[in-house]
Amino acid sequence: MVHQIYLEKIKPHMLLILFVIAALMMILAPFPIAHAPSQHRYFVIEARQFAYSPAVLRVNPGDTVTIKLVSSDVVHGLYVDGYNVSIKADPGQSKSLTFVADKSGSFRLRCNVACGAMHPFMIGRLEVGFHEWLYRSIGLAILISGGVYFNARKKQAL
Ligand SMILES: [Cu+2]
Repeated sequence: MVHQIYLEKIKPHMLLILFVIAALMMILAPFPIAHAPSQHRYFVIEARQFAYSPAVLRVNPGDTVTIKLVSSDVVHGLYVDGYNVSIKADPGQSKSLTFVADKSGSFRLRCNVACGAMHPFMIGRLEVGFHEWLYRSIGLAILISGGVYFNARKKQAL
């Protein structure tokens, strides 16, 4: 076949160089989706023994995040790991907190008020940005399997 003849003409080290360039692009190229325009995001979290609802908040890097914590039974708190910000809401009351999500990653939300026996398990999550590295790893894996396949075809052609 035509492409097999073509493959024979490419020197092995050229293929390797092309592969390395493609791999570097996969790792280093800017990710356009991750840089969505920043917004002001509002969340109302209901806190009750021993859970937050919703428990997972997703925002984009650079978003201004306002969390209104509503406590429906006892005094509950909300502490955002990595951002070192917290609020405390009295029973039946609410408290708000605003911060700029300028750090990407997954951050734990914790209750910082001893609210009962299961208090240590009262946790939630703030996801800032999507899993950019996960997508890059998947892309790299596809590239590597493509390279392996390409190499196998090349050996077949010889
Ligand atoms: Cu608690």
